[in-house]
Amino acid sequence: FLSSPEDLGVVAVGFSGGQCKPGVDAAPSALIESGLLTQLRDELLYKLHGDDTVHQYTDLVPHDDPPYRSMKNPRAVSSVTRRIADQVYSHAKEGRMVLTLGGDHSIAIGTIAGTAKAMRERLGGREMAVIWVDAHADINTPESSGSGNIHGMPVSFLTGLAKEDNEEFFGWLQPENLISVKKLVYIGLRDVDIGEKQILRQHGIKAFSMHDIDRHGIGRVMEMALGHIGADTPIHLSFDVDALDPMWAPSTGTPVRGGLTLREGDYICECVHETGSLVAIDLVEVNPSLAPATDIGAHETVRAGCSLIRCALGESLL
Ligand code: B3U
Ligand code: MN
Ligand code: MN
Repeated sequence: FLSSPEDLGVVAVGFSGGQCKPGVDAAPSALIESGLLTQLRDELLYKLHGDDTVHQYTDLVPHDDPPYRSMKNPRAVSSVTRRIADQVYSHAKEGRMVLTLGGDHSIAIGTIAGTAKAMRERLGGREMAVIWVDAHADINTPESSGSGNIHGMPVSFLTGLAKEDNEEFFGWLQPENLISVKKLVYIGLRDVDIGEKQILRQHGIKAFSMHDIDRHGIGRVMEMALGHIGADTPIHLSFDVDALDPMWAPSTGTPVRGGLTLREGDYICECVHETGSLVAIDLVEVNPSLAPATDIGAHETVRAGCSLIRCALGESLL
């Protein structure tokens, strides 16, 4: 389904409204300044389309944005993700691989809405799969969320578990923008809310926690994850950098100890690349302004993020 896999659509999203800590909006510039796009062009030989500067979407962020169904910044997140969905859709529809640099994880409402629709159109209604690599499940509904932060809710909107008719608050999401809970696989979970655990159990959602990775090893876990998805299914990889252990990625809004090593993260990306079915990748939640102790943390986190992306795009092939 990748008619031109060497073509890469880049969407650079400087948006932080899905959570409360400033700074995650600076991540795309930091990733680009560290040479990521140049490497993808010159070393991995991708033809790049789209952004080399970062969208701030300031025109879409209202001055007054009071909570709705206890969601914080609901109008801003809804209108920004709606715009992102259009951008990602237009790349994916052209047969381009899509790379989105976040931004907090709320932006995946846009990226996945965009690829899900494009893949349905290109493959005669066939459904796309999502691999969500994260310390968190991000599957709270507005009602189950304790924080009201929308970056903890994208999966509930994308699977239709959270419903809303009002266009101003994600009501723009149509059935063709959604994914099935059966085609969703989590890897790296270790900080899941009680309400989220209930949702995962109730819908039989495939999830590989850090416990599963310790038990089986990352090699077996990837076999099982990709086996669950099945061959010839387009895959959207949504990678939250907080899946990595804070040792490798300290500069992120909600670090949780006991995470993936950098090699385990890279290995996940390499395995997804090897399937030949990757259609889009998001890298989110890098926050260069959160650098514990020394500012080496920010540099290391950006470096880890670049490594994950290069692995997903084929750097490790010999
Ligand atoms: N589950 C919590 C915490 C959280 C989710 N995602 C992140 N943190 N990064 C929530 O707010 O929904
Ligand atoms: Mn996340
Ligand atoms: Mn997370």
